[in-house]
Amino acid sequence: MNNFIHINNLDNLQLTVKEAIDLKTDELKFKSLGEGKTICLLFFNNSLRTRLSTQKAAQNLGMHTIVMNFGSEGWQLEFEDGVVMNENKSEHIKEAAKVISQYCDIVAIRAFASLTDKEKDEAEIVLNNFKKYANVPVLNMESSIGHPLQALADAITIEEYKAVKKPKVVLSWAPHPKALPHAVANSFVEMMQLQGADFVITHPEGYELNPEITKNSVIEYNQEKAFENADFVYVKNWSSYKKYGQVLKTDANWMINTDKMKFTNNAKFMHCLPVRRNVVVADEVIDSENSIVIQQANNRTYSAQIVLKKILENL
Ligand code: SN0
Repeated sequence: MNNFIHINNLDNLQLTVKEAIDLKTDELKFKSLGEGKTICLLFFNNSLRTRLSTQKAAQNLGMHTIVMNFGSEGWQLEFEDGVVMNENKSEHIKEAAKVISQYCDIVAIRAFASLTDKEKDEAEIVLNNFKKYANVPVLNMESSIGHPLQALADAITIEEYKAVKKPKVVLSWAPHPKALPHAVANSFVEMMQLQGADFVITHPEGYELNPEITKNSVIEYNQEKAFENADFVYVKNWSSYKKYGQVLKTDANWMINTDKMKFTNNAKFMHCLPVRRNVVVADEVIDSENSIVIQQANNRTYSAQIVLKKILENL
């Protein structure tokens, strides 16, 4: 593998999940693979799990890591061609990407959606320009429209906790005071489609994700009905896609509580974190035995590690 931009960059998701689970039994098994190699992690937005787990993953493979909070510490980058740079942008991506490439063997980027300009967000300007101008492989640590490292960690977690071959998995929208990106939900949907699983998406009307991503996945507007017989409930807020970036509803009825979980088949509760307690999910659910959010976050290391391993093997 060269770049990891999208979950489809893996040639076999199921096999990758198995390889990641194997890694967990001996996480230092490939510690000489990344010897003398460096990864640059560039953050245009906040991070906890992605930053620490990717660093841990790189370390388990013997790599060195350089981290930069680009959003607050870097020069403001210009991404457009032929611009007279006499305003607030100090450096062009053409130089920045080429310079950074000289300091590392892999460059990893986090750049959230603006949620104000759909067209620009969908063009994945930051990620795609790094891909275009960098001379090293590019790793997506959550871009405008996808978070494939999270989706891979989710696939690993479902594989570990499923009790039947084809569990029922529900992706449920939940309320949130802020406008949040679609990236996590998008990649989760794309990952579930690759699994051929029993999969249902539930959200209030008006919160449909990009239909080019949801394709023929089942959408059920009645949350309780969607939860019937669910083995996994994956919860995430996102802002409206149609009315791009808007918060249309903060209805507490969509929050996940014990009463809702009663409709399920004693389902496991999943969330990518960070999560707003008692807005998205009630304490009683996230603190229950059915909550696997901590184990899910642990799998971020092995998701990143298996991806980095594949990129290193191809350098
Ligand atoms: C991000 C998102 O894409 O929804 C990152 C998730 C991995 N989440 C947030 O920005 C939550 C921020 C908040 O204030 O709750």
